[in-house]
Amino acid sequence: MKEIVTIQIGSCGVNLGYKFWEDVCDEHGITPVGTWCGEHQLQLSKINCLFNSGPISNFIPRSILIDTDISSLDACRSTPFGRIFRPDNFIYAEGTDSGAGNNWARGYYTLGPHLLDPAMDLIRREVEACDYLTGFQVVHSIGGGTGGAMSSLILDKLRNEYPKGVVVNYTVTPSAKISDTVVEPYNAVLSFPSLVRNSDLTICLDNEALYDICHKQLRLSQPTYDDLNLLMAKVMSGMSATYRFPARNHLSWSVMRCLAPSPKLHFFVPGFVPLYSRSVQPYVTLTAKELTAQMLSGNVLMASGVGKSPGKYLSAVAMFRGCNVSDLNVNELLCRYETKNSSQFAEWMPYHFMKGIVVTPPRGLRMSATFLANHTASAGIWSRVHERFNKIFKRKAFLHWYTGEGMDEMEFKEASEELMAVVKEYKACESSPPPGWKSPEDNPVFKKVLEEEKMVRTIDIITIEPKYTLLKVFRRSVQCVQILGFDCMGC
Ligand SMILES: Nc1nc2c(ncn2[C@@H]2O[C@H](COP(=O)(O)OP(=O)(O)O)[C@@H](O)[C@H]2O)c(=O)[nH]1
Ligand SMILES: [Mg+2]
Repeated sequence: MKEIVTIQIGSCGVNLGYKFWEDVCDEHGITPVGTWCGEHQLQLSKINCLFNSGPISNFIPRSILIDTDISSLDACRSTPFGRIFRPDNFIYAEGTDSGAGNNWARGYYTLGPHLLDPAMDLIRREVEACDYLTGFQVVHSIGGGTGGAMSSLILDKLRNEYPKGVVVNYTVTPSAKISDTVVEPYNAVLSFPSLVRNSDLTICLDNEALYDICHKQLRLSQPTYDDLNLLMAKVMSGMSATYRFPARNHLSWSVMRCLAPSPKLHFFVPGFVPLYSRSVQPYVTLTAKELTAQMLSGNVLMASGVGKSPGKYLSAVAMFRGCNVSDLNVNELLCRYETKNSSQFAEWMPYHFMKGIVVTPPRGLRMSATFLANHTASAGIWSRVHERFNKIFKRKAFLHWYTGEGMDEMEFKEASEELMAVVKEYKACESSPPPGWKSPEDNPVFKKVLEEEKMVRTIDIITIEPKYTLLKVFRRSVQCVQILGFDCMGC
């Protein structure tokens, strides 16, 4: 069994993670007390990747919830699924009312170190109980004082103790229009160095883009955090689906790691489709074509300013779910898009799309797709945070909050330089590969990915003569029929 350990940090991490657990419990037929009330054995076949088995045939999320103040944890405990979590997996700082109070220095230097040892003890306990650890998913925002600071402390430890474990971060970045406090850019920039060094896939989301999707696509007049968190939870569910259900084309996280052209350039922007308002849904017939069109429209990306920005795709993951999605069809759709829009793709990168297909669709849908784009415009998310950082840092505004907790001004400068170096590297990638980039044919991990046909090869369908195309299509469809017949049993 390949197991994932989830770590939810800070208020946003706890809330968003909760929504994810609610969603996967629904998909696997798990009740709020951890018992199974599902309809099909498929719901149980790979459930241990996220859940531990309890003593009374119950399932317990393999998750650790950490906050510097207890309020978000109490709120989580009082929700319908609150009791499903193991009570001693909740960690908080005792004796403080306001926790880190949006101050990264308090989270990193004052309160964080007291929570780090107990948190790591719990993580070790969870990892030791795993048969074969896949890695960690860390859920947090970086605008506050806990999510970014505590994750920086924990990510350093994870990298040292579990160098082979893949670390996936679901990171809510600050947005200019929707901001809780003026110091969010400080907190985000200070969190950046650890993300660059210790995360393998950082999936960046922001509330502004999520509000936009809720307003424009889902036609919700007053979206709440719950609505935004549900959208992000759908991305998390899509990303873990390949571990949770039988996959026709399994995409492991360690394989997805190959899509970063250099270890630093691992900032992905996600999307989830289908996205239709309740009133429109009954009028839409979902097909892989429809999903692909919506996925690549730029309107569903969950970080503002990326969907319609100039720039180029370096690589992308398209993870489809549904038993009538065929490998052949997906290949062709993605190839067609790429050929028609070749100027949107970095020329030096020979393969852009990695695809995965999981037979079981999400609840209530016949099919869906989760999309992760490593786009050069991802750098825009960080350069905008940096601009806002500079505005306050130039005036040394609010700096005393941080230096008062023992921080040095140099740390701000170093973090800001590190961030700008990555932004520049992304920009340069529009025309040429980053230093140290290995062509897929020379990269042993990537070579294996190519052999397993997980990359969409434009050459398969586009550049060869029509008669050969037909031959290839025929061979593939025979394969697909065989696989379909096998995989669809009971779905
Ligand atoms: N989408 C979403 N964003 C949140 C949620 N809670 C807080 N945020 C955002 O996260 C940032 C503050 O982080 P928060 O998690 O409250 O601080 P922390 O507890 O100190 O890490 C702000 O930009 C908030 O708008 C949530 O439940 N959902
Ligand atoms: Mg908080």
